[in-house]
Amino acid sequence: MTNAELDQLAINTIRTLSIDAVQAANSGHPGTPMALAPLVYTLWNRVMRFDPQDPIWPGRDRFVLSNGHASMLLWSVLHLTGTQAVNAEYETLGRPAVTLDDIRRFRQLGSHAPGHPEYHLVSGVETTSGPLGQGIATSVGMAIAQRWLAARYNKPDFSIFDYDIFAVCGDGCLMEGVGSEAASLAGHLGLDNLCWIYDNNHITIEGSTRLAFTEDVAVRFTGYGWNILYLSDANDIAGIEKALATFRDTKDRPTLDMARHTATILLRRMASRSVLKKSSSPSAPMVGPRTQIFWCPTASANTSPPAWACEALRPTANGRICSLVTARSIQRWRLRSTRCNSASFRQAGTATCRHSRQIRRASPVVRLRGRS
Ligand SMILES: Cc1ncc(C[n+]2csc(CCOP(=O)(O)OP(=O)(O)O)c2C)c(N)n1
Repeated sequence: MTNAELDQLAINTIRTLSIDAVQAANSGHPGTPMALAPLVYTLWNRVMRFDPQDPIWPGRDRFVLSNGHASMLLWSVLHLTGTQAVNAEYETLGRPAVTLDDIRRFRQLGSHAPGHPEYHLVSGVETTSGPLGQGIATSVGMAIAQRWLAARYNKPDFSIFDYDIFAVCGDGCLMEGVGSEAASLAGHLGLDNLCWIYDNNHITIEGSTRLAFTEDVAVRFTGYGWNILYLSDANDIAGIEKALATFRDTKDRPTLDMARHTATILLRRMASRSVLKKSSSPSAPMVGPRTQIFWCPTASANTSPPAWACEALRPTANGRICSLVTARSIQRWRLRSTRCNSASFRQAGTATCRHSRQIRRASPVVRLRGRS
């Protein structure tokens, strides 16, 4: 499997977990996780400094999902990275923060995959979000806190706190006044450790943004003193990585990354609609010929080593992150024919169908890159 195929498999796994969970719960928002899967995958896999084994390491980059209704994005990523659970006293509990069973019980009482991100309930969630605008506003406070810690504890040749804050938001967040006020302050303070990624998809629950939100967001944020980046295709992993590298090179101002994704008509419809009403078959899969819902590489862990491995990023002696984790181990799994309905596969017993290729070869590895 090539790196590109591995990336695509990981992204598709985030997507299918998200839509299966929403469908099983008969509640939630499937479209946004589908559309933003490449973005969040790239962020977590290639950009952020985050150790899933130690999700409370003080030097970690912070991730805020301000459009909290897309929480399945977060649960998928936390599950696939094997992020470990810690309790409210910040003690490691020796279990994953989000299991596949939690995802199967998305939005149910007691599940660690609630409808919106909840701080302290699920490790890896940096702040509770859901009320639109709240997450991005909180991210400004986090950026100020980082500045304070850096001013208090960093030494000229010994930088301990140099982390960044990434917040993902949608049209709804940018409509809210609280987000505007916080953005103004962030621009005034020149918080270059803050990056908002705006899902500029021109659609909200009630339909097109033409109905209620036609302001020029870029011009507004330019007025606040932000750096504006345009990402023309939110499916372009290399483009996303480049944009986020530009953010890290930008000094003295926060960054707004306007991500325009080329959503299909189906995606746009799904994005505009939350699943709120009972359907006749709530747990039926929403997409085509897939043979197994809630499938992901880790679901096969009983027959193989954990599919998603991640070597930790650790501070070096001088307190900075310098490791580049590129470990890539491909486990070749035996495909059980029961997993695939493809006649060609069953007859030939070889990996001739696209399902079998995915199941047999996949072993995505989370690669985390830090700045040197
Ligand atoms: C303050 C607030 N008002 C209303 C809602 C209900 N709500 C949840 S999602 C949503 C639409 C958000 O639109 P957008 O940010 O464009 O997200 P997308 O439709 O692209 O997923 C609304 C109005 C909310 N969560 N918070």
